[in-house]
Amino acid sequence: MATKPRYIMVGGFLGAGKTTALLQLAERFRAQGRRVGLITNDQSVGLVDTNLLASHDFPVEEITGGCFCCKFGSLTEAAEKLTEAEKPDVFLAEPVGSCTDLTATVSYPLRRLYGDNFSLSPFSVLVDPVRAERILGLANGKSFSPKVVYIYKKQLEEADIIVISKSDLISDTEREELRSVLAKEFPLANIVTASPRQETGLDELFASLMTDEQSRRNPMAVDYEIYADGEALLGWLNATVTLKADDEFDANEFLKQLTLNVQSSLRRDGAEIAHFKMTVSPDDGIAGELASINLVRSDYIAELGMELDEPTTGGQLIVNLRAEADPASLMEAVKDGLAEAALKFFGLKATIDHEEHFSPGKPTPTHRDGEVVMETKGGCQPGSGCC
Ligand SMILES: Nc1nc2c(ncn2[C@@H]2O[C@H](COP(=O)(O)OP(=O)(O)OP(=O)(O)O)[C@@H](O)[C@H]2O)c(=O)[nH]1
Ligand SMILES: [Mg+2]
Repeated sequence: MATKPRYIMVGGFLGAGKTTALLQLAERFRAQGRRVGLITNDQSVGLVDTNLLASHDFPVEEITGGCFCCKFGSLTEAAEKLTEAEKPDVFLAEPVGSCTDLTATVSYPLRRLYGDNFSLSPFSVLVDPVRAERILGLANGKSFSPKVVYIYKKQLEEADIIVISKSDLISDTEREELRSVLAKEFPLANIVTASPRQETGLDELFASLMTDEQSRRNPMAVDYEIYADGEALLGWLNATVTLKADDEFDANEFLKQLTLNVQSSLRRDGAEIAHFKMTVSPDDGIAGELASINLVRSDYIAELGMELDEPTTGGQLIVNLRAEADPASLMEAVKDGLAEAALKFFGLKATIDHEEHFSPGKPTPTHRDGEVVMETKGGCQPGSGCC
């Protein structure tokens, strides 16, 4: 009998490193001769992640307009589309970084309704160690409001595996301290460390995702009012922008300048950036050529990921900005930042073709399974409505 395709969902807060890790995993599967299908997810259209993954020549389906939990039908349709086109052996899915309760609303319903079609891997949740240290009180620095932190911690509570990602950013001592606090606060999770960008520490995760089955435990209790309030505190902005210049310009430098402009304006407003990411696809480039940039905290340094080797005269800019801020202020910061950056690149015109800025609405999952398998910490609480 043919083995069922694996369904691997990698969660974690905004900017934790999910796409980077998924790309690494996808490359490993490809090297083993397995077919991979990727599924991205966002509250709106125009996704940097889809662009990045597709640029590495992987088939990608995107689900926009809400989390997997609220778009469960779209998730299964995306899997069907990928199956028709590519027959993947492995589905790699990245949920929106502000979503939680994904085991009860996505994994368990998938297993109940489509258990004959997929085998589900343990649910791994990535943490950016610097962000985690601040949220867990191990380091000073700006964090988020309590209701956003509620979502952050709920994401960890439901993890089968917590991956301390970007482990290159902290010392061994800090790593051990973080590991021990995570183990104490989230005792049901297996904790591993990895640095996906440096392609280290992924063996254990890779092996577990390929061989282990997702554990069956009671869904955690989630207060959907606090969850919704937490999401509503976040501002979201997705925009697609046409860049056109009379002369060639350096798109890598343009991205750096634009990020700096937006970052300084949001810092002035006291907004905490969760993830600000952008790509430029040049008009004159070959397929898959991109420049990309990421900024994962207001007080951090933006990092170019992919770079263009040659200057260009134009292209498409995709902007995805998520911060704890009023969405209108994000739009203002991006508009002003674009105008200011364009001035520094002689003859450059930036035209916004499409933009949406908003706060995510209250999550209303299509399904919520309350499997009572055994009593565990974080199990279904009376009155939580999950059972
Ligand atoms: N230093 C370091 N940076 C990393 C590592 N993995 C990812 N990053 C960086 O973290 C930033 C965010 O990475 P993404 O993979 O886009 O994060 P994400 O969780 O997919 O973000 P969202 O989809 O917006 O929630 C990028 O600048 C990555 O290069 C790592 O192992 N080490
Ligand atoms: Mg991502």
